[in-house]
Amino acid sequence: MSQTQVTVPDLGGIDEVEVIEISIKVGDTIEAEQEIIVLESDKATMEVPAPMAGKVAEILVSVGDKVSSGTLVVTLESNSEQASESTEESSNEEPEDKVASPETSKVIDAPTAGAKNNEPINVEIKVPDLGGAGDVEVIELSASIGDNIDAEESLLVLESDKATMEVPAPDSGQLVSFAVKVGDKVNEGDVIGVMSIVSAATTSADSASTPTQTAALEGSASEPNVKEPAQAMKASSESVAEVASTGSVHAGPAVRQLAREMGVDLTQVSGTGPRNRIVKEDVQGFVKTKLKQPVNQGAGLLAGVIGSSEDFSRFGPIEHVPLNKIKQVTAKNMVQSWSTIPQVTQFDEADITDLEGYRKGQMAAMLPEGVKVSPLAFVLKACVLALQKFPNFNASLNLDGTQLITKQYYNLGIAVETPDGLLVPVIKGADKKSLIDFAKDSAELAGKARDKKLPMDGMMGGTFTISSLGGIGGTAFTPIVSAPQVAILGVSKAATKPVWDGEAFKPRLMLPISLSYDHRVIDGAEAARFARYICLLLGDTRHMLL
Ligand code: CAO
Repeated sequence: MSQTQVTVPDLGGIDEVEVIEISIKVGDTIEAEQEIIVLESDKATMEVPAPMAGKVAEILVSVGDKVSSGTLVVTLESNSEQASESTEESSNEEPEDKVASPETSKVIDAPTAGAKNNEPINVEIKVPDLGGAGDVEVIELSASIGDNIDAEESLLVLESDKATMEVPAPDSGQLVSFAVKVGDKVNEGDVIGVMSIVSAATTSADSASTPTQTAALEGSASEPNVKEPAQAMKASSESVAEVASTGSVHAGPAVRQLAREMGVDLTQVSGTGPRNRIVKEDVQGFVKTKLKQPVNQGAGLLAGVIGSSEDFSRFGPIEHVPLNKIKQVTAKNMVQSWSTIPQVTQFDEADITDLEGYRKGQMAAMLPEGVKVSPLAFVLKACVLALQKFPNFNASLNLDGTQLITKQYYNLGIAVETPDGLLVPVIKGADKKSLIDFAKDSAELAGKARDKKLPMDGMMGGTFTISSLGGIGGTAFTPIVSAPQVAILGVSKAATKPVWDGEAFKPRLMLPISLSYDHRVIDGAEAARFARYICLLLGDTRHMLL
């Protein structure tokens, strides 16, 4: 067991920074690279990671303390022989993947055009020194073309795997154009856009001779005509993180990542950290508050449906399309069902080679004119027979979940795609219907649903639902149980497949079915038997006569 003392890494010229978060506590077992404390200067925030795995023996700083490079912050206990070595490495070496501070971008390479005193000149703004990071994503454009921008005001925000950094305007002026958009990947030196600037920096270019009206501004401390020296806040780990103060949002990369994962719009979150910085707890608190809000609060039909409050227009053009009532009700029902029913889907395949031969051949000849029988009619017939054999599937749970209410009537809902959304008309008294009845009824009800002519009770009282996507395609899907029913059968497109008959592979037409069921009511074995039974009936329609 050895002890390792972790110190504040090189702060790149900054004397003192404040400890704003302590992310660990004494006794914690932590991983190498895990964040231990967060430091903040006037301009940037950096997370200090553990140089090695170990157990936290002592924390030597408190939130609010001012620390400098080399200040002892934490003592770690470790079994590793390499403990002290890794600490030394961490404090002496600079990482390859460090990210430079926003200040770096303020360094100005004097323009080369023939600017005259007080005359605006167009200057190209370039991506500053990224401290070795490459292909950094533009996650936000913080200004609009035509905006008058003050020096230091954010133009855009970049984000690498580890850090978010704001690129500020190098000087006051007007934004003429952006050369990048959100989502683009950029590297040091890439042109971000053009600003029209009047300043000492631009006028100092009088003597320059390059015949262009566009000068270049970028970060490089070693270049001549530097307006301000770079103040790179370098740290000895690739986990150094910058905080971007984007408009009213002041949050570090870890917090931004958490917000993205939770679908939280940070502009809606109030920060409780120093200088209103948003910390992880603020994001978690925001989500908790949202979840506690009464489900019917201002949401009308969408009660319980939580969408996104994210401002997608930041990433590209968008349009707000109002959802009609059918879609709103469907959304509500889906959320209700999905969030309250523990549902599982059982997949199976029915060999409908013979059924299809029959359907396309003799049956067509026997049918009255105008009646078309699709495979769906056979599936409906098979379902009602299976429901009679397995009564638990034609049932509902009572309110407190203490009883199963089995129904002695059989009403089959059919999911129908309509221009307004999904409707589920119900074939009542399905146990008394023939195949031809099913063909007629399903065609008639689907037509009425699409023409908005279903009677008021046309979608009520279903005991089991069939959702057929077989006319469209696909190999399988997981339909959502339509509460208070306890099961739903999905039907996908039949396809000819090689099937082993014990001696050889034979081409057989296989119909995929997906049975989703409420696992509170139905066991997996029962579901597998139900699905198998449907396949048996469809595989040999003579079983339907028994
Ligand atoms: N495998 C292969 N072909 C199939 C098939 C299957 N499982 N099911 C139907 N077909 C064929 C039919 O035979 C028909 O072929 P022909 O044009 O050559 O006669 C063609 O596909 C179109 O069938 P259809 O879809 O018009 O008729 P249907 O009786 O099979 O289905 C209905 C009726 C109302 C279920 C269907 O039109 C529909 O709306 N399906 C969408 C349901 C839906 O959206 N479900 C999702 C709910 S969850 O979001």
